[in-house]
Amino acid sequence: MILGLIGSPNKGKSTLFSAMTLAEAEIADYPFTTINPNLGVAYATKRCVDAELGTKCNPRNSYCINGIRRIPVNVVDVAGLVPEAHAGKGMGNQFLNDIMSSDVFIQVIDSSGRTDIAGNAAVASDPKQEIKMVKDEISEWLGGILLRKMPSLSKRADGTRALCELLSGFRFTEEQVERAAAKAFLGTSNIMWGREEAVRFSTELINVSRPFIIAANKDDSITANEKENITTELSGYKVIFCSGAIELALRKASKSGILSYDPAEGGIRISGEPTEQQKEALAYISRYLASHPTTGVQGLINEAVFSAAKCIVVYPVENESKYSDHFDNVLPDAILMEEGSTAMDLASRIHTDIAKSMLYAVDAKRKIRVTKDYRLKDGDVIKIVSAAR
Ligand SMILES: Nc1nc2c(ncn2[C@@H]2O[C@H](COP(=O)(O)OP(=O)(O)O)[C@@H](O)[C@H]2O)c(=O)[nH]1
Ligand SMILES: [Mg+2]
Repeated sequence: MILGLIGSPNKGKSTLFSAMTLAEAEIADYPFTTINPNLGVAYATKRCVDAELGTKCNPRNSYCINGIRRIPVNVVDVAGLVPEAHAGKGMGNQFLNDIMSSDVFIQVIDSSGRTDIAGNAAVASDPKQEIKMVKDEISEWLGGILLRKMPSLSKRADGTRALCELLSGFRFTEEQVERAAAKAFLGTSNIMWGREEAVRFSTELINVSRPFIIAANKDDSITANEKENITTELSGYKVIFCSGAIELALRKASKSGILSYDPAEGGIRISGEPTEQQKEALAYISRYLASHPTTGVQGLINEAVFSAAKCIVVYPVENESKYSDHFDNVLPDAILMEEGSTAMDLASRIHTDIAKSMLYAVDAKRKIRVTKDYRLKDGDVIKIVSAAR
């Protein structure tokens, strides 16, 4: 799972990226990784099922602190998009590839309206226009790729298949291609589209394949009134207000021991002896937190993973009585699966061999046998029984 932070320059994408990926003190010593400067690891959070099962977990692929499971997801900080980016303006269009590597798009906007569509200082920018610009640039770029592939596409009767193959790096499914074509009123056999059709199809394909939410950043610098206005103006979108800057300051302060802060739970406790400068920053943070329960950043991650990408958390185990793996680790792995996934899909995620010779599964909570096509539920603890070992 990769969350992509996209948007025009100076909205706070890099600040949010640093905030999301700066590991909290308790997990900082683990071999978590910043994969490269713009790809890092953040954590989606959900109450662990261990308490409900009357046991204590030993996580392997995730962490559990105060009963909250923290499940790693990747985040990519995509270079800022400006009008005409698809034609090579700004950073060139190589980074559009970064965008398509992500499963969920989080468009970061400046809720204070003080930076315009190109990232320059402004008085009151138009977030709607900015959202449209970003979507248009991505569609134009994808449409351009399709246009260059028309000669080979037109020779294929099975256009849906051909599209998936030609765009295989972008992980579109045939079902998504079909849906997008229908929405764009286009057929998919022996495709011979012009620019307008290719872009129209691309717009729909992006819409059906990439969930999209808005991070209304810089929430610390807007009034309640401004907030209400943005909410009304963007009523068609899922908007999460947040402050990347405050979250980053909190995580840094927590790391250096000035205070203790748990991103999953919010709330701060000042522990160290802050310098004068730090005191000033702490006063700003305290004022913000006095009127906002959290910085919104953890909520943003969870919204992207659990609502936008519709993921559920499933715990595979080998021992259905102890809820453990064969090293006796209790509830070792928390796996994010798309809603609607089956026990067989879970088996495939664990190992192709296990999936190939899967016999059935056991719902360890209810201690009953379920079939391969059993639809997983959030919080399920599942043993896959396979002839392979
Ligand atoms: N007040 C406030 N400023 C922020 C916040 N996030 C970022 N900024 C500021 O906005 C500017 C642009 O931030 P940056 O992360 O580089 O934006 P990017 O170009 O979208 O990656 C910098 O001056 C940041 O300090 C925030 O949550 N609140
Ligand atoms: Mg940046």
